[in-house]
Amino acid sequence: MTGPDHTPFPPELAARYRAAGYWRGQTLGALLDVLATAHAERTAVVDGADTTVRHSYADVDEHAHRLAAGLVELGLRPGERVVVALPNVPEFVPVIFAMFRAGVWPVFALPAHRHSELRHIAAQSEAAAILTVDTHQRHDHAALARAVAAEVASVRHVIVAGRAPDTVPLAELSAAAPRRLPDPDPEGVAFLQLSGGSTGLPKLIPRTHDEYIYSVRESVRICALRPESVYLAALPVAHNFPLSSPGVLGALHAGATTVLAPHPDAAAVFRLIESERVTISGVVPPLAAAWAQAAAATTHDLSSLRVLLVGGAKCGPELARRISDGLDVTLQQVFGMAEGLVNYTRLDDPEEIVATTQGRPISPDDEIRVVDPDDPSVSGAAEVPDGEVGALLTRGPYTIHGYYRAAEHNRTTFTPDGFYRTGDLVRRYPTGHLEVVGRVKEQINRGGEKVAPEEVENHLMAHPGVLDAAVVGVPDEFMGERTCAYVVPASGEAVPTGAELRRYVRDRGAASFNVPDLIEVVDAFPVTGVGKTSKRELRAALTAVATT
Ligand code: AMP
Ligand code: DBH
Repeated sequence: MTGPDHTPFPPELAARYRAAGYWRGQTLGALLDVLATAHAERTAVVDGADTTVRHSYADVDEHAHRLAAGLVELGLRPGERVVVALPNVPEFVPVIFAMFRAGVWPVFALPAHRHSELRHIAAQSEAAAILTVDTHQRHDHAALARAVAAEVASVRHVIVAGRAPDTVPLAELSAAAPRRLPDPDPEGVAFLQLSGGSTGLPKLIPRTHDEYIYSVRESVRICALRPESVYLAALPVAHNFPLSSPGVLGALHAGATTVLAPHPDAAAVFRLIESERVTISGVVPPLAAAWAQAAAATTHDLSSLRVLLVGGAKCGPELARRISDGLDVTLQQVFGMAEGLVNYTRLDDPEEIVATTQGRPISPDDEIRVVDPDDPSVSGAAEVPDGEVGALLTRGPYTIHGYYRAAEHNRTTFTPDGFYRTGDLVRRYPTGHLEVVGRVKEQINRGGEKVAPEEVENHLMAHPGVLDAAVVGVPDEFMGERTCAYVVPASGEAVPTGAELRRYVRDRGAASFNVPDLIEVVDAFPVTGVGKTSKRELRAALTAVATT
């Protein structure tokens, strides 16, 4: 894919966002300087795997300065990309701030990514390095990174927190003497975030310092984070939600403490909530449901937990009530996207609104259009009245105007006047709150993990016994959706079994969320008028089976 690394905001919009005070000309690195002065001795980060490991704001700042120098000495230059594939370890914070200071762009991979995804991300970003851990939860991340590095020509280094052969130890880079580095352009790219991807593998999302800081600063206000707050990061921290809504960056911005949970299950997390007096956390709906259920039988004291953000996938009214009652917390629904726009229910919203909507935008300058999804006009179709379902388009002070090097895709994903087509189907209410009802695009949301059907189909189609594959989401009480792959066997070959195909996809190096949950072998797919596979009909067939 080709195209510009970054599509800047149109000048008149940029001028408006500066004039409104949203963009303040500050980089993330410079922000940490300010925070380290204001909160020097306060605890910034606690390692949930070993709570004796605690880093103050001054420690994090110092480490990030050293590491920035170490990255420069390794030969990394401003604007080069480094794939960061870290689980919830305390090194994450100084690592990303070192990159912000050195002007190197972190590319946020997830710890669940395996060979197939990591190779794509490294190749797509033309990464100069991959930064990961040695092992985590019995997986050898260093070996994976080395294997990817061997296949992607641009990758010069594998940097590892811990110890592993043929890699650069992070500790070695951290030993560099801090040096004064030129502060990057605040309106330039700070990092590349990943989209869940609707038409294949994840796309890369360039976010800038100024606009991202704005979204974090406002998230802090909306979620009422204060220096006394303790934020528990239960989801993988590189994801946009636990990173910025209000997330680790919000907690830092507030001078608060972040506790990094190595694993999100209720037993481990409840122990941390009790011992660290956690006040706020953010989770996807299935996890919230599991926590609410486990809370009924726990002996841990969860009384410090006051706010739980739930988002990433739809949280319906029944679950919303179970969460607030079961955990005795104020629920905040959050509907966001790595591309920008984030909506929150407010802490003082009526219960009914919190239970039935996914919140309203952060900014008065988040422009929302809810349009007829069947109207194909390029410049954006007619808006539908409040209360009616339509496709969500948005433009605003922290929403991108283009993906990284994806000119062709950008032409259809953004309107000519710069609105991002989110692909979500929503209802807007007169209060400005949005209810998410589904999506235009076909991405499957497996409990917050976004599965691109095309990618899974591609894995299946590689099997010699498969003639055609179509992957759809099937409603699931626990996960929201699970993946079901319909497969047409190739004639003349032995018909593969579901178990065989699942193993096959896994052996190809796909992440576990990309291995289909269900596989149905069929003779042929239903087709649309022009002969395309009708996923709508496949989905309808599954729903019919599920409800009979
Ligand atoms: P991503 O591309 O991974 O950043 O995922 C963003 C998408 O996740 C949104 O466009 C929505 O489809 C979905 N999403 C995020 N939060 C919610 C929510 N609270 N309710 C429903 N869908 C959500
Ligand atoms: O799903 C998401 O991408 C998401 C959910 C909640 C997000 O990016 C966010 C909040 O910032």
